Amino acid sequence: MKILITGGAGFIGSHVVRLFVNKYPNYTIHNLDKLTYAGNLANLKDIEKKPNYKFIKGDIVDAAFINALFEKENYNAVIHLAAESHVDRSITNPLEFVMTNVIGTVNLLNAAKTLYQLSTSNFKLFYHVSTDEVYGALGETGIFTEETAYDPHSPYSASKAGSDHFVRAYHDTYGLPALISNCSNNYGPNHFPEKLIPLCINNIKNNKPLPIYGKGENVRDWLFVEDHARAIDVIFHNAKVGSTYNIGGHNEWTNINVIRLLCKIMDKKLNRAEGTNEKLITFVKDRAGHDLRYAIDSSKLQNELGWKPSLQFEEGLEKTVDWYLANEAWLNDVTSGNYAKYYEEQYAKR
Ligand code: NAD
Ligand code: TDX
Repeated sequence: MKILITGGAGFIGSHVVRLFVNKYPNYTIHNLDKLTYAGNLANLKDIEKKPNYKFIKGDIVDAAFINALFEKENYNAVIHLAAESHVDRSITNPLEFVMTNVIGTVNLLNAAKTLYQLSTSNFKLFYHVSTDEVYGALGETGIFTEETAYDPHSPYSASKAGSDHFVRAYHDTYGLPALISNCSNNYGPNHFPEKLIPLCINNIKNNKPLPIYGKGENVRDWLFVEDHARAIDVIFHNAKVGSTYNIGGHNEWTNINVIRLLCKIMDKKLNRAEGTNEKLITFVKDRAGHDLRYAIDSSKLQNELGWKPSLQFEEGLEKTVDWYLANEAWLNDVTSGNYAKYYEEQYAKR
């Protein structure tokens, strides 16, 4: 089995690549990544020399490059994670999200379709990794199921919804074997420190303000990133082609309560008096179009395929804090110019 994983140098992608490379030594794993600001080869240092792993630098928006790659490598499957992923950036620059998330996905679908239609190919699956944000926002009650109608609000979620629709269209129109999973908010090691949890870990460490949008009452449903990677593994190997699965941990928290818990954990870890870090909380202007609440029903995945989350949030958050405190160099690099330099050196060697 030769699998192309896109976006494997990013947060979730790096955990998926690591899991597949280590768990399936007989598979060949190619990691295709453009290495935007969010892609970091340092996330994969522990597996980069494994014989069943190869990194390919490339842009999914470049159709000629993608077509040539598929023709040359004759992949058996794709797990597609490459995307622009930050909602705030999508509000500033929506077009970049259309380019990568919609056009990039359609380029991959076209290349996969061409391969699938060749008599010499053994193309089995296009697995598209998506988000719960495509379902829109919930009020105080309710939960997203696989049947919930799409109702995206941000340019990010609109672009992900568009990509999901194209994946289904290629399955229905051309018979491309494809499936989709929609996951809730992830947290854990290697999360880029522009997102709420790693941003606040970094700011607490440096005694900087913790910017909470609005009143901090928005609710997110948090899942530890390794549990998402395990779910992708289970779905990839067991789900029916054409199906959709929601992934989530039934773990809803208001943003303010997440940050209070984080402050408490980090008071202890940094030997600060209880209550010290909470004083850093600063309420700031709300995000435009800020979705109030996400909550995902993953019972289909749990009942049909036997997956369940492995960690309680408190435990996962403590593990995450420990990782960031132990990996100061990673954090310093991605918040400084060293990071760009590291890449130049890596490419020069390849
Ligand atoms: P990320 O921003 O950390 O990583 C994205 C990766 O894609 C980076 O390595 C980047 O270099 C690469 N990339 C971006 N544009 C590219 C392009 N044009 N060509 C090739 N590579 C490109 O994102 P993430 O948080 O790891 O999310 C991964 C996927 O999971 C995304 O599709 C996202 O929509 C989805 N998702 C994320 C979450 C979450 O909480 N982070 C939850 C559900 C679903
Ligand atoms: O500084 C901040 N202050 C704040 O209050 C930031 C960056 C965020 N927030 C709020 C906005 C959200 O309600 O915290 C919540 C989480 O924000 P993000 O970490 O930006 O994540 P979110 O917008 O929920 O989207 C994430 O989950 C779904 C990922 O970035 C997406 O890629 C994924 O699809």
